[in-house]
Amino acid sequence: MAREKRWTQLWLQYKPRRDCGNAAYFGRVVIRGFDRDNAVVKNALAELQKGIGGMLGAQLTEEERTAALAKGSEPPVQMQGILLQRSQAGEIREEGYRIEEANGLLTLSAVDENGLLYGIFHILRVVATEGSLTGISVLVNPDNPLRMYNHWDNMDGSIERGYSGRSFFFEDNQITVDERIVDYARMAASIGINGVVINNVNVKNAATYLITDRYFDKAARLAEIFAGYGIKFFLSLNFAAPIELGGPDSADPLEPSVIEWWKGKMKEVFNRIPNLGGFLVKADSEGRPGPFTYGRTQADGANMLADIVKPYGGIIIWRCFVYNCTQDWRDYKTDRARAGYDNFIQMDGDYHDNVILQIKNGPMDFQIREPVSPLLGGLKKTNQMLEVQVAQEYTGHQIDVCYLIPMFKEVLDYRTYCAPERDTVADVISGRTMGNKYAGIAAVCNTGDDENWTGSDLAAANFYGFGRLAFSMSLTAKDIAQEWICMSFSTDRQVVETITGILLTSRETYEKYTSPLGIGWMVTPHEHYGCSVDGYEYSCWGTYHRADHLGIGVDRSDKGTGYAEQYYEPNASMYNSIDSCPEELLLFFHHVPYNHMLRTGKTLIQHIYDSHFEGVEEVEGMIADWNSIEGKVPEDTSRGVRERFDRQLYNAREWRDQVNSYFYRKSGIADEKGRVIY
Ligand code: GCW
Repeated sequence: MAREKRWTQLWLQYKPRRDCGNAAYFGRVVIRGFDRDNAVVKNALAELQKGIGGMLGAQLTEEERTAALAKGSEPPVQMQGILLQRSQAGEIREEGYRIEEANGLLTLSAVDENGLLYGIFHILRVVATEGSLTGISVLVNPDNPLRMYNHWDNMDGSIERGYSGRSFFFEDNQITVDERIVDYARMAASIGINGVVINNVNVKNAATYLITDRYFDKAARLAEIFAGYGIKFFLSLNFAAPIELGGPDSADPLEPSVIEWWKGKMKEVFNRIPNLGGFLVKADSEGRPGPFTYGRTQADGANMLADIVKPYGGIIIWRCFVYNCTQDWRDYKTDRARAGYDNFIQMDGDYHDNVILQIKNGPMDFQIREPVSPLLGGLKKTNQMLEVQVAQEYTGHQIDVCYLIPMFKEVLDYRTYCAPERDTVADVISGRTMGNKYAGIAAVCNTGDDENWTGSDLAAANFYGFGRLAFSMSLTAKDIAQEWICMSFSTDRQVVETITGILLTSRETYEKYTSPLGIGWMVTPHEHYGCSVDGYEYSCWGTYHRADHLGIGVDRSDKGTGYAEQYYEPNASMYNSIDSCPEELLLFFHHVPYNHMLRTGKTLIQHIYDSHFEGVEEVEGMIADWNSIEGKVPEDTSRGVRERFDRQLYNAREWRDQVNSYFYRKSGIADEKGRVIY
């Protein structure tokens, strides 16, 4: 059944661009060492033609082609055009590429088909941003072996924490395979994504059956489309599948009948879905089943599955989001922030080599600001991946603009002190620290079947940005934003500068009206949009701000929950003291009096008032900036973004008034500037 909704091409619109001398390279193409009939090569060439056709009106004509590996003995290619050649591994690594131009010949070299594909998207980015290919000389190797999107899509077509419409993978408990999936694969490949998990980590009901004959054919078709764009196909797995699929009445990972069941099942699954990369598992978390149910460890669970999928080249990505979600608010010792580390650090080194632990960037849950999880780098002998959230669950639901790439950069650049060198989170998760090959980064995706894919047009910057950052972690948030704006809207200087300015300040603006200083969770419970200062304060989720009439914040020092001690020195001591703790996280680590003097020369309570008034003013400023480029971006974009800005302004004002009134009433301390507080 054809989809009712249409969809846009986002940054792959390939609208006409100034030539900048680039059209000359796209008359003739020579292909050496690549099989013209390989799906990825075919798609790469089709993309090149689509791009240069749309942007430059150019038409490729194919000259000679040799499938033999370029041995360097071939006669030099003397022509004006583009040479696509396979080369020996060396400086160019797996999925990497080199692009050089000399004497009118543009040469793209790669050791595998993915590198060729990513190189062609690089060339198209240069054309789309109206750069020049003349004299180009770049060598780009992916920083991360695994660069993944996790989709929390449910089989009924809903999306958990989805704010962009319904799933384009599922509808009425069926898998959808059509042109939109192909466009999704193109978009993912264009930003270097090489792994996609299509279903929610909360695997329930029909999703448990994704590993059964009920879905194999369609799943294999999806996997094949992804394979044509260099993307491995993954599924989220229900740890209790044996029980729910009529196997043994147990999911105990050490129970022989359970192991036998999984062996039979995995043999069947990998046979029917050839491009299956493996499974993502959320176990013993928020009510999901897992090894703890049987008194087994997380490693017991992960290793049992890993050993079984290993013969098929499969991997098990095991999430570390395990905590006690039934806490009593009067319990000051249990600390949800401690849970991930406490539950996983002791098994460091016990996980088999095709297990990767997937760890959220912070110890809590994707708040607008958290400290970096001490588990990242805390584990020294275990494969680990970083999990971030591009879906704006706590950061504005893709109504409020919140460009998250600057936050991801902070996390990646964070020094863990886990080793004398190469100790940043980027080093650890890319495999540079331990030299492990199973490593990488995943994001919970923000897409859905909305025409613009991401709810707000500006949220596509996060969809785009995560992939580009996962491939090249040295890119700046500004580089990525400007690339995305040129490819999605226009290279007009005012447009680029205005939207870049909005994006780069948006995280701090959102933080100003929804935080302060490392406090999250003052959100409407379960929805997680809009303000409710005490919404979670007395619930079981361990997400407290502990505000009283004297102060606010959670004591996580060695005199409190001791969470600060989970870090290596000097981070542990830095966080442990109120004097050295970075102020942007002060209230995450300490309970601080309202009259505490911050390094800014303001008291804490005055900072709360000021930041919330500033947050609203900054949203007003964004709206004025956006209005200044009206007419320079497509009308529907202009209208859609403006409509969401109006909702964001309402939201920001609500947050300002609710938070300021709450703390004025709690503390009894007036705003020095005598502004309206209720
Ligand atoms: O952020 C929380 C969300 C849940 C999510 C869970 C997780 C998929 O509120 O919706 O469940 O984390 O990360 O597993």
